[in-house]
Amino acid sequence: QEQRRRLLAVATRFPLPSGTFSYGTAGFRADGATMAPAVCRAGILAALRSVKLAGAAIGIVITASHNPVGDNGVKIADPDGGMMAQHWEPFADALANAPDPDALLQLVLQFAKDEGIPLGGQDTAQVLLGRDTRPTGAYLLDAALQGINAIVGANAIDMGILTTPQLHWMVRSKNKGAKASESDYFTQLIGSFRRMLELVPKDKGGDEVAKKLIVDGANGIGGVKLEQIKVELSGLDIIVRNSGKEGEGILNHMCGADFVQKERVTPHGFSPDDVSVRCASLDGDADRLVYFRLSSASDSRVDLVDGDKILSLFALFIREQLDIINNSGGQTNKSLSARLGIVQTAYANGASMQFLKSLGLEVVFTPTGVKYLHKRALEYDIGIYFEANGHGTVVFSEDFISQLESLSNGLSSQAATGSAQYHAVMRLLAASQLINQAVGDALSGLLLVEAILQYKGWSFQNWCELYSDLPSKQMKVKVKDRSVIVTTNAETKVSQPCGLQELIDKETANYTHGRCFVRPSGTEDVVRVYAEASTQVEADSLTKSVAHHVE
Ligand code: NG1
Ligand code: ZN
Repeated sequence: QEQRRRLLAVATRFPLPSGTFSYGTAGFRADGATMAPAVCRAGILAALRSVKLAGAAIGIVITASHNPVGDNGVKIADPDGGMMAQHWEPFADALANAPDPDALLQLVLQFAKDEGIPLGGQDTAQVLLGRDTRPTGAYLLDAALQGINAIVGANAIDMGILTTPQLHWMVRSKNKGAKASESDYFTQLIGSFRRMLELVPKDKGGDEVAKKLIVDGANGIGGVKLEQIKVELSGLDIIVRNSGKEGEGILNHMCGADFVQKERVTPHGFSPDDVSVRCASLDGDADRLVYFRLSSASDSRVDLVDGDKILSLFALFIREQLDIINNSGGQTNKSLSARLGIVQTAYANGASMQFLKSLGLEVVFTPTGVKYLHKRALEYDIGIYFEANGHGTVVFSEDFISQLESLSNGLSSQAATGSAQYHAVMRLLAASQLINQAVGDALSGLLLVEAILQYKGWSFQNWCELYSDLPSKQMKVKVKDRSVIVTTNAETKVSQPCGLQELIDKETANYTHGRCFVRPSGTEDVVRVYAEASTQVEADSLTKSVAHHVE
């Protein structure tokens, strides 16, 4: 009775606006001012999910990532810190679009019955909440709290203004029974970064690797957090631009990882004086990271290091440590059996795939969206995944980590802590602590990049030259109904409407090294067209001609 009363009351407080919500690649997103009903219902859903999972902590993040400051959104994190299990998405959609309080109540009761979710108990659910710096954030956080509190026995814990990956990390840590506060997060990042630097060979690092790094914070939360910890990152001299401070600019406007990756020009706040300095760019909620360098002092074009090249750096480093451990013929003849897998999407530059395969690595593809990549990466002992736009991370299996731990114990009991093998084991252990295994995290990714560059004694230029990107182009096409386009084969082929794929094939055949695909966006009301070819002019023209067929 109490449960029914609360659900009816909250649904009455948040009547549905016009339009439908769909739980896309990144949860619900829309104009922030219209989001409260959907966010409230996401609160109900998160609480139900926690009850279903015997009270395990669930996360809610209120953010619209790289999208304009007026937008906002909500997404739910599962107990492992990853995205909410996909089989609950249809319920999320139904709940968000339930037309009136009665319909909402019936939907919840029916779903609870079908899923065997016991309603009405005490202390049955806990939900951690975080939000980014958007002006609608506080208002939407309140809507989420009201949704959570509409489920009897649910406890909501507001973790404050955070990067998206911080909240995912907290959920994961909490459910592992580990410390899960923001200061615990920073302690882990700073500590493991320091250990990585201590393990840099003496002949590397030093002067060749410039310590100076300029970071574009997208005027979002990532810059704020980086300012907070940068003094503790000895070995790095970090300057934050677009830090989100009063007067520095608007969130994601002419800055941030999405802008730099798509436009290939310097973000707002950079000048010709920055030429040749290593720069990084985060997105508005700091789950994406790209690197860049001003190409010349005379214009604003940049040399870009995107997610694919970050992935390649991580893959090289990890492979190297595995090789040292297994081939050093050193103190122990114990070797590690580790399946290393690389996961990319169709947006990965073709040159990166070629490069990774030339290293003999296993490369697989999934549809766009972190939830697909992450899940696939978990199938390996070490899974590395990245989207070209800079979202990605590395995941290690528990079995592999315990193999490393026992190897390190064995080596130290043989007084072999000076061996190359021991150092490689310790580097992998430190990397597994440094990288956020819940989700892509620009801050932890940035520190791992910096540690690896020092380890290799590499400049930005060395990194850039791993391979040269094929010229590529992305375009958005506005259409009446983007859902008429259906894709298959990790989104590389169109299966509907009939005949479109033939047209794309025909256009593509006109170009050397041509590759092109189209797919409906999961976060915006557009169809995206992507093409690669051997010159920029050709890539542009292939994109344009295919976009024409989509319109
Ligand atoms: P959509 O809108 O489905 O293309 C975009 C990005 C994804 C992912 C999500 C979530 C591209 C081409 N797509 O998805 O990679 O990051 O947003 O933020 O960059
Ligand atoms: Zn983001």
